[in-house]
Amino acid sequence: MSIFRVKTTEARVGVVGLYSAGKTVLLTSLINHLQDHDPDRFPLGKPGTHLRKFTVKEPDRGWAQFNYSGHRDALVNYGRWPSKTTDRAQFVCQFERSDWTFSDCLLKLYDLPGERIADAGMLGRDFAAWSERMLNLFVNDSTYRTCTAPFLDAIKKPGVTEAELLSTYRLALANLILNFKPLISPSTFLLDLKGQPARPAAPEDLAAARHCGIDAQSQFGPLPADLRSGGTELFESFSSRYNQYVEQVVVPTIAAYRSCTSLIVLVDVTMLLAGGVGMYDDNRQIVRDLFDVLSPGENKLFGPVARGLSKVFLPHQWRPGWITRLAFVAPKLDLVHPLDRDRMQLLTRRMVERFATDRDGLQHQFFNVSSVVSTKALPTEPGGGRVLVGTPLRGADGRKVPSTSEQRFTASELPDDWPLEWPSGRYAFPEVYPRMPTRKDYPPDQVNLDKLATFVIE
Ligand SMILES: Nc1nc2c(ncn2[C@@H]2O[C@H](COP(=O)(O)OP(=O)(O)OP(=O)(O)O)[C@@H](O)[C@H]2O)c(=O)[nH]1
Ligand SMILES: [Mg+2]
Repeated sequence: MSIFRVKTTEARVGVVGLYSAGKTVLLTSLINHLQDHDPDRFPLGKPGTHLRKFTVKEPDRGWAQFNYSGHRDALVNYGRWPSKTTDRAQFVCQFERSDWTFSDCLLKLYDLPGERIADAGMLGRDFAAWSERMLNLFVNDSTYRTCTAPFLDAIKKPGVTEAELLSTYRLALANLILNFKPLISPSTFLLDLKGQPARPAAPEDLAAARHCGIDAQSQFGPLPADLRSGGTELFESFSSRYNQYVEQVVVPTIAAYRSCTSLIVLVDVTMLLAGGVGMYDDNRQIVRDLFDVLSPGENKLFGPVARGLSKVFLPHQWRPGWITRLAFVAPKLDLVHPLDRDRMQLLTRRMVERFATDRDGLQHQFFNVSSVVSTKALPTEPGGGRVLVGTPLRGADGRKVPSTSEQRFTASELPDDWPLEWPSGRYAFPEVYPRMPTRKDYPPDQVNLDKLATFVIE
């Protein structure tokens, strides 16, 4: 630290979003741009800002190290996207920036498997309240009703056994996955604690292969009021397994985000349009749940003035932390044609802005971002399709194909607003192989990641 840099400002930035939303790719690209900073390619903060003395630090106790070099290596040396995240991870680094005269920056970045955010609704709820909430959802929505029908029948059956309840609940979860519904809770059904994700299979096979709980012995599902009353054995055991699950899985993953200073919420508009209205509804519900449990906004005890003072006068590890900046990000901007890119941001705004404006003391902004630009656009003739050039990841049958040469392909035109109803498959935004410069110190081309970083690292 130079003699003028008398303090360290700690920025804790959490990234949340559904599975495959682009969290890990975004963090990998961001770290690469900070570490090998080039002010022309990644303008951060005030114009001309330079970064120096970038050092990687150990993660906090209890956190796994975010595998930055592994993810970057996959991109650069193997032409592959990073593998899916199986556990929460943290990346800590420290650097000086020329626009901060008296302080250097200690940056902590948080990543999690997207599946886990479906459990956010468990925080602050006991088993009875969680049960009520899930059952309300199942009964009041037609897709849920259809997918969960065997379970809804089972809970009405006199003398129903634990085994029957659990197998029908697992079948319900399997049906929801196959109907592109991401609100799968307990999320270990989709991604277990050993990091094994559910593999595509028929619903019955999926239900037989997976478990809903910490492990096969600790499964639970929601129970209706009559099965909960009178402290039945079933209620006691489901309730204690639920509590154990919340303590072991949900609190360490989700509650840790409460102490972030900024939160990046990824809303993958391309995935929601491709997945259908059910996926949109669930993602919106999940963001709402996250807001309820993370309570972003100014802390009631310390107003903005106290927060400002604490930043200057308290040692960084003493400073109270809470989320005061919220960035809504539509990722994978390069998968839509440039003509539609403003619409992408508008769609995000229409979907989630209310959650932020309803809160005091929260600054929020919208960004459409490409973390690793992997396509080029061709000009569109009037009335013509949205043609992009890139290396498609999948063939016409949906299976992954080896990386070949670049080709032209068509992406859907984005609507002006979310339709009232749309089936899965109406919109398509083909995934592509990443385009990464091979030179180790040359970070990928990005769009708006620099603006996002300027907003969240403050
Ligand atoms: N074209 C393009 N595709 C991207 C970009 N970012 C992410 N993707 C695609 O999205 C996929 C998922 O990205 P990840 O960063 O692994 O997603 P995640 O949110 O970490 O997902 P989980 O680990 O499952 O929670 C990648 O494999 C790419 O196919 C981008 O900037 N451009
Ligand atoms: Mg990930």
